[in-house]
Amino acid sequence: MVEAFRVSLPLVHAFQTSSHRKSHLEHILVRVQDADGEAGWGEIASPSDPYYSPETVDSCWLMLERYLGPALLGAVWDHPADVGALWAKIRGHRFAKAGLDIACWDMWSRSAGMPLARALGGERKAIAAGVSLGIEPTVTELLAQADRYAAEGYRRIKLKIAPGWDVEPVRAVRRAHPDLALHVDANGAYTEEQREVFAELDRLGLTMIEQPYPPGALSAHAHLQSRLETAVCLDESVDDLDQLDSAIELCAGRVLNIKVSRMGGLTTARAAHDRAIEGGWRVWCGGMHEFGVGRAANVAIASLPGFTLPSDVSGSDKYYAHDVVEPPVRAIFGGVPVPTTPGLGHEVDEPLVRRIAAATLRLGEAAVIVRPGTSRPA
Ligand code: OSB
Ligand code: MG
Repeated sequence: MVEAFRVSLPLVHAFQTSSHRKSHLEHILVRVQDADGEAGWGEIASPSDPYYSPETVDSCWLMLERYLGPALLGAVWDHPADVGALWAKIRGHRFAKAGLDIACWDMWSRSAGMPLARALGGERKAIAAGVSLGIEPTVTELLAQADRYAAEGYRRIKLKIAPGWDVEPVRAVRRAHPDLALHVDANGAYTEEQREVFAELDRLGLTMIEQPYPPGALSAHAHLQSRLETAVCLDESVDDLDQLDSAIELCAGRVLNIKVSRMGGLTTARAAHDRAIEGGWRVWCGGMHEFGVGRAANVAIASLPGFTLPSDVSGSDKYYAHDVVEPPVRAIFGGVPVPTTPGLGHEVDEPLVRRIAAATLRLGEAAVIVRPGTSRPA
């Protein structure tokens, strides 16, 4: 059985994206259940708009209902690493695939009585937590955010930058926190004509400059890396292992942000970790503002030995007052403990999820599809 729930949670601090200010995020929670009644949960953390990824909540929902859910139903597999083969012919749609992949890994590791982190080969007892700070209305407000998270013990702070919000706010945070591990993320917002900005940022002692140019611009990233001391980190440029191979080959950076969502699930994320390290790159675990389910999957993958730079995995409370899992993910003095109980190590509040879901999809046994605006079954 495959079930999915569209769930929206209020954000404790609204943030600015390229299109608008967001006060809620809607993600899809996925539940799979095998013939013995063992269940597992996953999360599709796609953005609601198509600016970060071509996938949106709506497109993921459609893919789940029409292709990915049906491909998984009734399929026979021994290990979650084999699940990807079920949809190998379906191109793209990695966020949607990641939700099902996580659910299958959770279900499998629960039935094996093993923590997900260990099932993946993770070794750490705690992962290093960092925060990602968005574009604020003023530098003063950004400084207040930076002070707050530095005081909470987070191991590094990443600042989102965009043309018009770059050298000045970054310099201000650097002045206030001379020894803090700091990096910037441009989400591909710059062109090569604007490279002077990176020459200035290069003097601020940053750990890395994340995704300065658009996703396809691998040679531009390589050219920039050759002129900078600071490491270039790729995020949006690397959706699969072939793109990673090309990036390594071209020297398009020295660091990879591995996101379980962007890479289509834990199996590919783990392979990207292995291959990046082999190619001499450093890696860290990025995030997509996940609710507790996806956040717990991030903690599990970040426990692998090659994740040596601090992650974007903060406590749930940075974004949500009330998470969908119990206990919520917590950062303690900049570390998130890796659970030692089976599966994700956090229990989904299933009654809550069923109650607040704006739409529910159920495939298998009796397939019932309830769309937004229609009444839900009791
Ligand atoms: O570029 O890393 C990014 C969120 C949405 C889209 C892109 C990115 C992000 C983040 C979120 O930085 C970090 C987090 O989950 O805390
Ligand atoms: Mg990024």
